[in-house]
Amino acid sequence: QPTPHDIALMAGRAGYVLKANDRGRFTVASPTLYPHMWSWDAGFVALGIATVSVPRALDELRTLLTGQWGTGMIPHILFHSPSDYFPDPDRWRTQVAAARPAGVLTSGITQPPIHVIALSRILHDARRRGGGDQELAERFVLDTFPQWLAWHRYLATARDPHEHGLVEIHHGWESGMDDSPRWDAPYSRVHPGAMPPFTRRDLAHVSDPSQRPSDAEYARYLWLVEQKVLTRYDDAAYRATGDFVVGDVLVSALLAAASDLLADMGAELGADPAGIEESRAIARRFRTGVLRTVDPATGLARDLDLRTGEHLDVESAAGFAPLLCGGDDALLRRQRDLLLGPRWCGHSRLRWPVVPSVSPASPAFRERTYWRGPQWPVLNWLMAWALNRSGEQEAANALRLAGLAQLVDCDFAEYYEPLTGEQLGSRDQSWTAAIALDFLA
Ligand code: 2M8
Repeated sequence: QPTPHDIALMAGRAGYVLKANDRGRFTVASPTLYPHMWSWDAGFVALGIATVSVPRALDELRTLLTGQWGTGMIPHILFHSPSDYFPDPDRWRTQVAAARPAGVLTSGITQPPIHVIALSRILHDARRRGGGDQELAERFVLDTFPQWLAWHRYLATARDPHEHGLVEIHHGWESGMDDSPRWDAPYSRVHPGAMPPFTRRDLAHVSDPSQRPSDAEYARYLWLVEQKVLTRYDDAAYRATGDFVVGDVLVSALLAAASDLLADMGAELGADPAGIEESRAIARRFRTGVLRTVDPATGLARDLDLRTGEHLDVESAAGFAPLLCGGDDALLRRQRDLLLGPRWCGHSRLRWPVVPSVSPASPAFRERTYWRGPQWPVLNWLMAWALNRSGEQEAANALRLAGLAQLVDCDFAEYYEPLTGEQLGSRDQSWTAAIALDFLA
């Protein structure tokens, strides 16, 4: 358990990391590997900053919204000054898209809709402080309500045109879990065609390449970008021809949870009643969609490959999507026990009982490789948040304490080797520092 001294140091150092990564009105995801604003990183970053400064936290979300497309889509990257990050704006070529925003360079795909969950945490912090912070946060929620609703509506319509209750993703990057074994089967059907040559830049920033996706995986990632450009970022056109179209349970569960919260906040603050009702309907549809995918044998939710109609059976943390969106008491108890049990956080070989990205008991588990097994502090935070929300304070606190113990070295790594506790990927990763601040608040 961290001592009071550890905790004071950690809070100071986490605040320092966020300050160092602050570029004025937005925060880079990490100092060298990711020198731009990433969409779901920004959500976590904002809720961490809110523990120190509510106005600066709101600025983070305000900046993110400047990148919103005419369709309502919030893009996964807002590019800042030129850097050696690849793929860069020249590769994304979003100028072919009619819906791109004016004056901001962005990528052309999405990331998980964590933002309104972050906003509700910020509002909670602001209300605890009261006064000007509370006023500012409440005004922000009301003013931006239509923009968050437009973002959720985009996911619920353009990305679920047949109303299955699952958000369709067009790239593994849209899941936030780039190389997760969740996507191995759909990626096996992605066959890169003719495209401009490219040089990876990410490998220069990690100590060994096995921590990152392989070259063969990168070729597929870039090919899907090419397919998005060829279809001018038109979702229907991509759906008709693109290689990768998958219903993502984690994105869907986050959309349901975020839509519930948007409706709750909107109702408290007097937002447009039609918008509140629309938000509740989105929450219901996607909660039902997620629960429908649960495999009765394993108790885990499963993504759906919309090209083949097959469920994807992989023991990844995304299987706990129902914990995030709620909806069935018996299932939630079963998921809580599974998550804390020997196939997951209670696995005997884990250094810390923190949520791993893939079950260490799964044949797909790779302890050093990115989203194929390492522990990602933000994922642990999400599960703790979900448990707390469903009344499981004890379980939530167990994840919180283990998560803090893992971060006691104050490196705020991007991800951790689950068996040894070694820091992997980038250091001074903004979202890792941010969730430490929230856990400490
Ligand atoms: C990672 O993804 C980017 C592409 O978006 C990359 O590997 O270059 C993922 O971990 C993603 O979830 C995260 O948002 C991003 C920035 O931290 O890095």
